[in-house]
Amino acid sequence: MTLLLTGYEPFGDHDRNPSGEIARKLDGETVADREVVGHVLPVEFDRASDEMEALLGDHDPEVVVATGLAAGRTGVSVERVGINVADCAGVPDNADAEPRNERIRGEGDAPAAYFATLPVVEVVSALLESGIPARVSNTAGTHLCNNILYRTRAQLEADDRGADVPMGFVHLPMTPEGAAEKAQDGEATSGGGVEPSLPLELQAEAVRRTFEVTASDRETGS
Ligand code: PCA
Repeated sequence: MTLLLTGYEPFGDHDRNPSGEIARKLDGETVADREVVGHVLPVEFDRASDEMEALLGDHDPEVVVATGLAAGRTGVSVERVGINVADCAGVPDNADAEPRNERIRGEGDAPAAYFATLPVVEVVSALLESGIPARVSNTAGTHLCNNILYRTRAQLEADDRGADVPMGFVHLPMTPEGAAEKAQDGEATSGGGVEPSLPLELQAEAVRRTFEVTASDRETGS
């Protein structure tokens, strides 16, 4: 049985993306007695979900956790919902696509939103108990992170696996190194701000805990 973990490559004005680094780091690791398959997705509206679809077909995962960077957020945020909106909000993707106020799926009967099927409240409680700052988030934005949450949930529902394969999205903050690097381009030395951050290892631990809580919730629930 496998646990599928995706992160994203760097994008916009970020030279690093902790989510992709963690996907690479955890690839092949055993978590909750299962093997993690870690994969870095392109930050491209046209390609990310095709790669996800291929991963779902190749690995038939038991749990899917997608992750991405949310610079400026103060801790780990476990997303509750993905909405049927694609809007780059001024940050073109890595193929220079700039959707504005579009629907991800334009059909009249496409749902406005899909809930994540990870046990989001239990995951956040477990993270807090482990000393990791975390919260439930009620918006994953409208960029690639929301996109992969909406599309992957739609795909699992279309495959009739929606109820069997818990899937959700975890937004990660910057790393201290990333925040320091970014602050060098700003006004920190004149009293300006620096982005909030968490060490990569703590972020990786948050991802492991997310899988553990979800796998155990799944066993108890079935
Ligand atoms: N974060 C962006 C897209 C890729 C990533 O890592 C987002 O929050 O949508």
